[in-house]
Amino acid sequence: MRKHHPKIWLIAIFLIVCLSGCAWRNTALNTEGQHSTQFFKEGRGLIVFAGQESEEDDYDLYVYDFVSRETSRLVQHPAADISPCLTADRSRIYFASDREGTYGIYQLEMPGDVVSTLLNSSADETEPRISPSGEFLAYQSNAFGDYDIYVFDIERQAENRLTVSDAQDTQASIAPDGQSIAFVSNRDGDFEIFTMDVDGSHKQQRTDNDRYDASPVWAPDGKSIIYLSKQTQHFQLVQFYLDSGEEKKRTDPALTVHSPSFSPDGQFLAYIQETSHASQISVLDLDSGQHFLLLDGFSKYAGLSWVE
Ligand SMILES: [Ca+2]
Ligand SMILES: [Ca+2]
Ligand SMILES: [Ca+2]
Repeated sequence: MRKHHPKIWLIAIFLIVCLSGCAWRNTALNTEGQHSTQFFKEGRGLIVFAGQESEEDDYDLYVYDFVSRETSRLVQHPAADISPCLTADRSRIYFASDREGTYGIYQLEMPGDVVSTLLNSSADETEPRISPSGEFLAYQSNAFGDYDIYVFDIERQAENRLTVSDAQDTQASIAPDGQSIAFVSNRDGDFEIFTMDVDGSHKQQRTDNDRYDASPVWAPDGKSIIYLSKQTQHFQLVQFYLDSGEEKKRTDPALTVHSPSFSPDGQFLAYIQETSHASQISVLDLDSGQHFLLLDGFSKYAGLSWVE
């Protein structure tokens, strides 16, 4: 039986860092606002993101093109349009929106502006992630009260529930081979990173600490996962190597960051940084450890997806 559930967890997950930023110290990245000439010469595909241009705006969807260096709006609607992901062939964008009352998953055919409903029950379906093949989505739904992870076969229009727990299971990320899913769960009492096979079998807890761990993203080589960990009062990026269990901190603990997304070649990581007065999209060169400012000027950025 489905029961109505407040959007507390959705709001907590989506806004936890965005709204708290005002209480945190403003620490600028060591970029001095300079773009890396070399980085932009090569061209790096597209980044789709959700954003509020000003505080009065609702969230809409945008795309940044590394070749033209221009940002264009893709979706404009009075509802909250969030968590976009783009298929590898750039033909479709999937995103979450509450335009029909509860959050559901929507599809935008590219190029164009025609949005259609992919799935929308009376529960909230959010945080869609498209598989590398474009054949299925992973997402979260609170259809049974708390959030669980589901996959949705796009051709068959069939959903499969992968987690059945009284905990909050959220923020799925599909491995590059399409065979595994990383997710976040508080089933051991606080939020940890887990992995499982794409059919929901072989669940494995990957972090075990008293910190808030969130937002896992799989590296394109499949060997590591970068996730957010609230190490101090701020979330920072941690790279976790699946074979060895080694962890490497990737951002300054004084920074407040969220929404990590790898470049398709795995050399870079885009993320959103919050300061007391601004939100910006930055890029980390994983080899050199250098951070570059990519986009600023919006009131808020939320949710990234980077494709070739
Ligand atoms: Ca909107
Ligand atoms: Ca819904
Ligand atoms: Ca934890």
